[in-house]
Amino acid sequence: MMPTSGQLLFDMLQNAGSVALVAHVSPDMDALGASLGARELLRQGFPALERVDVFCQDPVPESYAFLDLTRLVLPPERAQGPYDLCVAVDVASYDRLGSCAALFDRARARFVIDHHGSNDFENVPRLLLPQSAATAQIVVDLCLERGVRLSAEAASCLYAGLSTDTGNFSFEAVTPGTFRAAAWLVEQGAKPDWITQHLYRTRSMPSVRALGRALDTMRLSAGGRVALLCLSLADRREVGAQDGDYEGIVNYGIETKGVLAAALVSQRDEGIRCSVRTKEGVDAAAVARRFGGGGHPRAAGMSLQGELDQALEAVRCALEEAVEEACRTDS
Ligand SMILES: [Mn+2]
Repeated sequence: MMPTSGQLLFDMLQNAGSVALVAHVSPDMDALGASLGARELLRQGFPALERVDVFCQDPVPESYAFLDLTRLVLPPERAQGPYDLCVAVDVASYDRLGSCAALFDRARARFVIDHHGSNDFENVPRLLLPQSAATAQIVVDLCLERGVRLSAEAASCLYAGLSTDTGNFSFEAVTPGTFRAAAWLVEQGAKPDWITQHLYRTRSMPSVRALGRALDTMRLSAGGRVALLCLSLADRREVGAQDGDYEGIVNYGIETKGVLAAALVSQRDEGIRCSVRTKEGVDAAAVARRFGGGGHPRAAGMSLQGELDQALEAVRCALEEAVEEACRTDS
C-alpha cells in the first residue's frame, strides 16, 4: 500500500539528525522548489534536526537565480559525511540522482517524494502521488499536515515549482488542490506577479537566440502531426546557452496547429537530451520510456547516446509511431 500521507516520512524524521534532500539532474524548478520548500518544512517542523542540506548534481539554472534560496543548493562534493536520511525529491528514477546517488546510497535511510507515474523506486519508502500536479504541491500538503508555516522565500520557491510544472496552472493535471496549494503559498508571502515576471516574461539573450535557431530547424512529419526541433552543440556554444535557456522551446512545436507530438533534441556537453510534449491521446511518458527516460502523459524527457542525426531520426520515428498508434485507437 502506498502511503498517502506524510506520516511515514515524519516517523523517519523523528529518528534522524541530518537529512540530505536531493533534486534530480538538470534540475527544473519543481525539483528545486520542492527541495527548498521541504528544507524549510523539515527545519521548522522538526527542530531537533541538526542539519538539512539540499543537493543537486548540476548547478541551478541562471533563470531561477532570482529566487534567493536557490543559493542554498549544493553540489554533492560539499556533503558533510553520510546523512541519516536522504530524500530524493521529484526524482523519478535512480539514474536521475546523477552524482548524488552516492549520498543516497550511503545514507542510513532513504525516502522518495515524487509525482511521476513512472517513478521506479519500488524498494524505497516513498510518497508517490501521480495525481499531484507537482512535487511542490505534495510538499505544501506536507506543510499543512505538519502545521508548518513558511517564509516568503520558501513559499516563492514552491510557488515557482508549482507554476512551472503546470504550465502556469494550465495543464490537465491541475486540480482544485493545485489552486488551494497556490493560494496557501500566496498567503505565506509568495508574489505571483513577481514570480511570473521572472519565470515567463524575462528571457536571457542566449535563450532568445537559442529559440530562434530551434525554430529554424523545426520540421513537421506524419502529415503535420509530428514536430521536431533541434539544437546542436555548435548552436549551444555559438549562442552561449545554458541548460535553463532551453526551457519552453519545445512548446513552440506542440503549439503548432495540427501537431500532436513534438520534441526538442538538444546536444549538450554530457550527451543528448530530448524533451517531449504531446496532446491528448499520445503518451509522452511512453515515448520517453522507450529511450530509458520518463515523465508525464503530456510532458516527458530522456537522454540519448550517439550522434545527433541518429538521435533525431530515432525520436522522429518514435513520435510518428506514437501518433499513428493514438490515431488508430481513436478511430
Ligand atoms: Mn515535477
